[in-house]
Amino acid sequence: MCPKVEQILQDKLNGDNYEKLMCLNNPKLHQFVVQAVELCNPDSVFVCTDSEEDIAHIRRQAVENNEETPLAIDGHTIHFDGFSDQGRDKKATKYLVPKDIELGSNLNSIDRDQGFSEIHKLMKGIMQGRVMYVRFFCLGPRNSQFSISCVQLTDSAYVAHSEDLLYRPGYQQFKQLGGDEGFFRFLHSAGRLENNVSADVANRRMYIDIAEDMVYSVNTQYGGNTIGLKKLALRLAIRKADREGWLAEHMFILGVGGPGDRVTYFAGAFPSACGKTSTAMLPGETIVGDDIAYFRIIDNQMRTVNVESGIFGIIRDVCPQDDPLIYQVLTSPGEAIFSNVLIKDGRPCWLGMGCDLPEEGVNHSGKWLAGKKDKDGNEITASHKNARYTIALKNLANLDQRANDPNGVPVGGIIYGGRDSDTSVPVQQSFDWAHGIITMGASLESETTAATLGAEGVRAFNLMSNLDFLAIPLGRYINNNLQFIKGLENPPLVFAVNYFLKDADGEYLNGMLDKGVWMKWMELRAHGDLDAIDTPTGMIPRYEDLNKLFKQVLNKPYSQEQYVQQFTLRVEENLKKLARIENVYRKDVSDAPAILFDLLGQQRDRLEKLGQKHGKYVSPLVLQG
Ligand code: SPV
Ligand code: MN
Repeated sequence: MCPKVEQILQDKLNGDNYEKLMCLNNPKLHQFVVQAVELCNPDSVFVCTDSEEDIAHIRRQAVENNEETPLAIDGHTIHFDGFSDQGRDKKATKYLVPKDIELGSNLNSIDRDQGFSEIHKLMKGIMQGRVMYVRFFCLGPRNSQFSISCVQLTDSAYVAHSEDLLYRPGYQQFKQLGGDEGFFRFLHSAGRLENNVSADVANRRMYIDIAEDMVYSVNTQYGGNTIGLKKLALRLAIRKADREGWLAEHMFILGVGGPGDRVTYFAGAFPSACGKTSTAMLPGETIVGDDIAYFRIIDNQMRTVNVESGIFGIIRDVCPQDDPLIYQVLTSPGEAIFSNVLIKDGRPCWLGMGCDLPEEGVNHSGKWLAGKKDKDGNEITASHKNARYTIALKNLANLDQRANDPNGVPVGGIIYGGRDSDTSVPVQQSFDWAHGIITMGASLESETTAATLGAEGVRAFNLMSNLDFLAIPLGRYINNNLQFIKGLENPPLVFAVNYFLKDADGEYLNGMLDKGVWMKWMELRAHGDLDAIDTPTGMIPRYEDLNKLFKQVLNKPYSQEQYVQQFTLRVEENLKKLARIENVYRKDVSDAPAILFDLLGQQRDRLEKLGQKHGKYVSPLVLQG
């Protein structure tokens, strides 16, 4: 190591921190820490190993720094993000693109040199007076072909603590890396603080250096912008997967019980705040993961792992009736970080928790009284709509036994779902892989939610629920998905679900737990145990099968009238959706594959033919023949 680097490290790394870093014999890592120290100028550096002692230190620091406050239940803390820092900021998240790389106009990017100079200016001396925490993690199970080592530098103990709940420890793995340079790097600073929240959010930036597998995040605290290993790493992983021939997806993984002790694994892509975590936590089934999955072909099987080991979940509407398992965890002792909920007498309260909320308390706006308005005159809700909880999966009784299997779990089915009030039926199966990838995954639309900053409830195209995180041209990404199962004898089935279908009066047609029935139907389909009805958009369940499953899963009657209402094919709405999707690909995606237009065209022909014969709304009983 050059003497200057050594000198900088010795100055800033007191006690055993220098030793802990030097134990990892990796010049690229040392260089990264030195460059961050030079740029951000922290007072000191704390190197966190995988030891209980170091992790407990981070947890304590988060409280001592006032980033978290303990709540009444043992192990629970509350963290607040600033009033305007409550979701992922898509506009300020950009790829730093070298001159010789073309990402396409759909991806938010900035010239690499220009981005660098901007971010360097913003981060210059930004950690003065603070500690820089160095943390090591592993994306995916350890010691596996899925593993990716990561190092996070941050001046936020809240970010470092959250990552401890959400990711597998990686210090030991870094030891085994030796001098290997293939790890992801993240540098974050919350920036100048006022009342413990980022004060310069107008200068919030998340810049992704695709040439260096590195991400900068500054002037923000919200987890989706700061927890490097989450969506920022997903963007890097999508590029790595593209280079190496695997897939990185915005998907949960769930084990679904079938007859006897059969368990079939499903991976599902839903945009944020569309029931993804609730599906992964379905009562009676087992969770592998709720947000990000990697896929590889191993021994002629498509297999998947959860990239994470915890949940950063939306708390809104978590109530005993719809999400009994999550509710139980959030009201029992154990380590949990709540963010942006209402606190009253040391207890967290949130929208839709199933009981009346207090009229006053403290929330992300400070002291709160019912009816409080923001500066634009809009009412401030008791808890933010994107308020969250952070927990480790290891504390859950429903954690799947194979959740940490280095070879992952075999995939029986892929599911695409969105927030769609008027078009798709509650569940359907595609005719084959390509039909599913194109007409379900690549045609996914969803109404926007509070998970990202900006307007809510606007129908938006969201390719495989991964659009926000794509780091390669869209057509290329679709092709990678199409090609992925080439040569597999039994590729997974592909399904689409819609939990949000409404009737003409705007009432939801399904209960939130009905998804348990759809999952069982998909499980039986994956093994060829049930027949289905062909429609122009896919295969749908038969009434008699659902009737049995509603009784078996939910002990609920299910009338033929309900079935007809839910599964009536809305021909016109489906045709309109096809037109919208085609338009997106023709206008905005220069590398869309030809098969996409072929399959959308065929679907349009089938729908038009059916419409001519049976009208705009076709009952499943008619389709059954
Ligand atoms: C999502 O918004 O999809 C999340 C939370 O899972 S975030 O970390 O903000 O991405
Ligand atoms: Mn997500």
